Amino acid sequence: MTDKAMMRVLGGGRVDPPPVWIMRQAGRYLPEYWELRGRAKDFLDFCYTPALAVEAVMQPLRRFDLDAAILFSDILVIPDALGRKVWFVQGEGPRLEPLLDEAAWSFGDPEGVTGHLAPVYETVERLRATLPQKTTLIGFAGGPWTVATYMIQGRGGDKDRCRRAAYERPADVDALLAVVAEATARHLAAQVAAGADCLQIFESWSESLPEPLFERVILKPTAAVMARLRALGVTAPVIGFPRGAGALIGRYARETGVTALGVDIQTPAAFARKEAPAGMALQGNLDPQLLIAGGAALETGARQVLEAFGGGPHIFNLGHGITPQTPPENVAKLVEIIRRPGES
Ligand code: 1CP
Repeated sequence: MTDKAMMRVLGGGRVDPPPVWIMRQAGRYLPEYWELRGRAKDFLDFCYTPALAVEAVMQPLRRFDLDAAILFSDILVIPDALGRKVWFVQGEGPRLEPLLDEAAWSFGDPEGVTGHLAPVYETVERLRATLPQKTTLIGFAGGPWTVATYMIQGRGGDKDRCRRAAYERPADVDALLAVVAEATARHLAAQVAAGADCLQIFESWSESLPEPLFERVILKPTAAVMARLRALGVTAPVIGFPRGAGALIGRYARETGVTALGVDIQTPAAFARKEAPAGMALQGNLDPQLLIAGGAALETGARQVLEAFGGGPHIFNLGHGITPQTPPENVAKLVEIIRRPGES
């Protein structure tokens, strides 16, 4: 049996207290991250420099007793590898040249993606050699729709134009989703080949989709990623995180082929448990704002999550990424609350 607590839970086991990691655990809330960031030319260069990326992964692990490390990279390396221009505006976020501005949508071949992303797999190899035996190494990618929306509209934020494009240019949007799904499967498979124990698909923009569109842009492309991954011989567990999917999380958990379900802030644990297949591991779902508030609110909030998810396999996490304003001491406090013996 594996000595990695998180892998045991992904296999359907229950571990008490539950394993814990924090979405976006490397990054902007840590002062040492900013020092490291200053050494790279730009954010993509940071992601493609294994020595810097490994260090970014290790920074939170030195401070906190976490069960998992997540690769330092970004969901937008896929558009970059497909030849779309990607850049990051400090304090604002990612920018791409929007496909919406183009009459004929063009992007590179998904077969070229793993060659372009070779430095990312080198980071995974180095991490594999560096991490303690008990630490689970998570590889990741964005969900096809989330990645496609950045490619279509060129930035985050309001997705109305992407939804409209899905209705107005269905052939273009479906072809884009198919390319992104194929590129994503290859990218995830390469991360496992380099040493990742498990994978997470961040479908951060699953909200506000009518069911027929959810089927078309979320369920179908994600099922394609999973089928392709399994066809490539990848057996590693996959956590699907359809943030904002609401009433449709059950369909996501049952129909895509993911192994485990990431639960967002507003979704009740009992609802997720009822909707997901019996015995599926659930991950989540502390409100990241509680990590800023700290004190008694954090203590109460963490206990509520432990209790709500405690009836089945659970990986403790936030319901969305940690925010840059979070005091690192509160992360230490959270891990201490979760690990306190006999109270979980
Ligand atoms: O520890 C970690 O998790 C670091 C690795 C990581 C991950 C898993 C980064 C580094 N980004 C991501 C995922 C990611 N990237 C998501 C899915 C998770 C989520 O919903 O939060 C999304 C939507 C992105 C796109 C992206 N890249 C954003 C989101 C916001 C927006 O405006 O659209 C941002 C801010 C980035 C840049 C980025 N990625 C990662 C970091 C540390 C940063 C900040 C870059 C900097 O200024 O230094």
